[in-house]
Amino acid sequence: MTAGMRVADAVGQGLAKLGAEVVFGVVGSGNFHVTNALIAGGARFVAARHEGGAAVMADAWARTTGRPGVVSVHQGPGLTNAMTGIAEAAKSRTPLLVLAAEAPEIRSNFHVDVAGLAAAVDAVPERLYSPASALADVHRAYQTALGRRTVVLALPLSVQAAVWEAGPSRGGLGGSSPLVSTVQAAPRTYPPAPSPEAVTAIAAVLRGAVQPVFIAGRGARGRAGRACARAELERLAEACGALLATSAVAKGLFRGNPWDLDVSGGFASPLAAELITGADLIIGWGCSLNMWTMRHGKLIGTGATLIQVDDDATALGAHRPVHLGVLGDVAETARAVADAYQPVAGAAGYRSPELRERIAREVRWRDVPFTDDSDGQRIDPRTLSIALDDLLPAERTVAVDSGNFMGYPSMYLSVPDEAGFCFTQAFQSIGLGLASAIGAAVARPDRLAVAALGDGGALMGVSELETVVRLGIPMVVVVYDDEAYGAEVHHFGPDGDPLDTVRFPPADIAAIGRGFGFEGVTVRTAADLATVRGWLDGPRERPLLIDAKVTSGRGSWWLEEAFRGH
Ligand SMILES: Cc1ncc(C[n+]2csc(CCOP(=O)(O)OP(=O)(O)O)c2C)c(N)n1
Ligand SMILES: [Mg+2]
Repeated sequence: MTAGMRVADAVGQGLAKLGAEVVFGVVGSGNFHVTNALIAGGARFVAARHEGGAAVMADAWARTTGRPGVVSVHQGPGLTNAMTGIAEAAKSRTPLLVLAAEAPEIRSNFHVDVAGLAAAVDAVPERLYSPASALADVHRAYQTALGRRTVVLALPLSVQAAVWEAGPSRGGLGGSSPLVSTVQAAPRTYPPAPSPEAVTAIAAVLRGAVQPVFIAGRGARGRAGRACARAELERLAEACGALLATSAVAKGLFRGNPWDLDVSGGFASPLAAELITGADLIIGWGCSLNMWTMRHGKLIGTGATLIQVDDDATALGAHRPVHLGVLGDVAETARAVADAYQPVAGAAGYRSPELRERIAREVRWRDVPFTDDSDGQRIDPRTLSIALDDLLPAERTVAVDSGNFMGYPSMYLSVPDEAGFCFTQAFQSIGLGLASAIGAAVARPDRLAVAALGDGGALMGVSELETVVRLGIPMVVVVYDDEAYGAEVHHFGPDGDPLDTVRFPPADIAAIGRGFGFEGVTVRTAADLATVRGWLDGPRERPLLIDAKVTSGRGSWWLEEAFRGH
């Protein structure tokens, strides 16, 4: 950074120095210079076709890497277009920095209340105040994002255009204002260690438990500077004989462990639900035990004890009363409890050789018998999903959109680990799945990205098909196409309500995909999936779009659960 440069340039380069690696965005005049400065500073820029897509891509990238995502948007409509993605990220506590150009002049046609928009979706409003404070402002915003917040940093056009007020360089940003050094001198924060009393209490309750179940959530996943808590949780579970499960956002975390029940909640298989309901102790590890994960409480057996461990005090007991709430980093707490735990001689907890065999045989959804509804014209979504699970390489990232169909890929497609599942569902918006898959694919180019969408969500987010092609991502997009907003059809249909508003004529989504440069295939039978094998065996030069015409006779069993949450 040199004296006399524009603030926009100093901000972009300063952010790149702070660690912004990949920036997603749509460039207009208001974020042109700052984005180019980020690139000049060494960041990679990924152009989305819609700001909603850009925000979701950055969110998914952040979830997959565990590092803060960055989005760059134009003033006014650039930000309003991005709002759904920002709301999803904020609700998910994704570390995300939104660079939002701002026209502060009230009479500007681009004027919106940037801070108000941010606050409205529980993102943190931040601001570039002046040329002198610019780098301190950027640093503060980035630090806040690192603390698992979604931050909207307003970049007023006038401040961006001003000459950066640099003094003698000191500190990592090359910055100069007194604020910069003040901020940089601030102590780093460390995850809270559990209190010794809490560790003793958990160990004592575990010792008295006969059938304990651990449910790991978002807080057990890895993130910047902190590894995933899998090893610590497995060690403790082994010592006390606990079974293992996750919330949906942590799916895959215990993949391969013989005591893994996979996801707890609406997506739980019958055996998983039976075993969780049979627990006399449930410990949520970085998991809020909310209505989704606990099926509105139905997965909690009568008399079961609930413990929640979280590094955020406000999360404890937020969704349901717990007998013991422990403030502490998940891995640290599990390690400390394992060290303190005194095994009960001869007790195996919830684990027995018979149960281990039963889990191996029955816990996966694909091993649960069902009547195949495929009729030659339309394929049963379960049959489709199982066939895809067999066909697609194990090293995959599955991203799922919202809708009636969403359980099929979530339940029938296995993932290699928790980073292999991208579930941007905190806001329950449709239309985010494709952009989620793109962000995750940019984060993990070594894995095959699989975007699982409904026809409604696919057409809502359709513009990003061009992004997939342009970036050369060898993605598989599978559309569970029932020619309807199936969620509404199945929810209201049984009441005899008119359904014309939620049904659509057939759309040739494979042809739409081809128009964007995909290889497009329409699937009506399992045999039609031969093309998928052909694509997988080939050079995968173009991404693949599968328009699967699915049967829609029955609503999904997790859907009613979801509607109960409204
Ligand atoms: C942005 C947004 N608009 C509307 C809704 C309400 N909604 C929930 S599911 C759904 C239907 C989605 O249709 P599709 O993607 O085809 O999936 P399906 O339910 O048919 O499986 C709609 C419209 C929503 N969740 N988000
Ligand atoms: Mg549909």
